[in-house]
Amino acid sequence: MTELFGSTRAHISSRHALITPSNHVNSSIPGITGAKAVVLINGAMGANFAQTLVTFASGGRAALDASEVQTVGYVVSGGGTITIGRDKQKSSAGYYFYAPAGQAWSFTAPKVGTQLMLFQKKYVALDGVGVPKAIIADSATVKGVPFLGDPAANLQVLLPDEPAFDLAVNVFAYQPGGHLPFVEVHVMEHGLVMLDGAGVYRLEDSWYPVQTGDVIWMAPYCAQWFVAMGQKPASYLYYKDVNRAAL
Ligand code: UGY
Ligand code: MN
Repeated sequence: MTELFGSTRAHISSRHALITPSNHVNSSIPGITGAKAVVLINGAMGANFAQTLVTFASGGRAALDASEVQTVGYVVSGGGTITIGRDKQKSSAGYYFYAPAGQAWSFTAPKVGTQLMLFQKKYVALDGVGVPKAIIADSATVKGVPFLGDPAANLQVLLPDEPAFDLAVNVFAYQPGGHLPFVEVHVMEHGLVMLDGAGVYRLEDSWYPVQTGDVIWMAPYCAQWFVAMGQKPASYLYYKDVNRAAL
């Protein structure tokens, strides 16, 4: 609409960013073929992880084998075959996987138009703690809990809450009017995609209208708050770094 005249809801600053689907520009990435890949967040932005959206055409595939990098993939829409080592699973929207650092994974035989969101981070090992194992699962089977007791804000934690993991990926679902109970300020960094619905995100001292498909980066200590708006629930998938020493 107003983009015809060169305006956009996108906003990039040194401490937070909002990118909407109409801002996307593809990159070619080794290991990804027959697909459009958009690097939404990475070190060039100031982040300590990467968030990439892959949209598959017929016959497309993604296959990565990065020695230090762990990957979480979440099927936003469509489906395909997830393979990690000897584990193989047909997936549909809501499936996700965790591939530990050094373990090859692939996403093949996608339905045309399948969207796969990737979160990637260099793994930070913990002395005396073994590395996490691969996971392929359906988020529909993950029980949600009311966030800090609020039934209007439901949190699903997709990965085990164990010290071996140095990242977390969660789904947060809000009833219309549901909101974060307070303005969070924390050391953990976030990458986020709106899976459904709409609302307003406060990032530092700015308030942004957001809707399905929008992506947000929050640097460590970025003040943050969200309220869901509209007639239907809003939900987002988000990344954070966890479980490592402060110094
Ligand atoms: O896990 C979190 O820090 C979460 N409550 N943050 C957020 O939703 N912006
Ligand atoms: Mn937070």
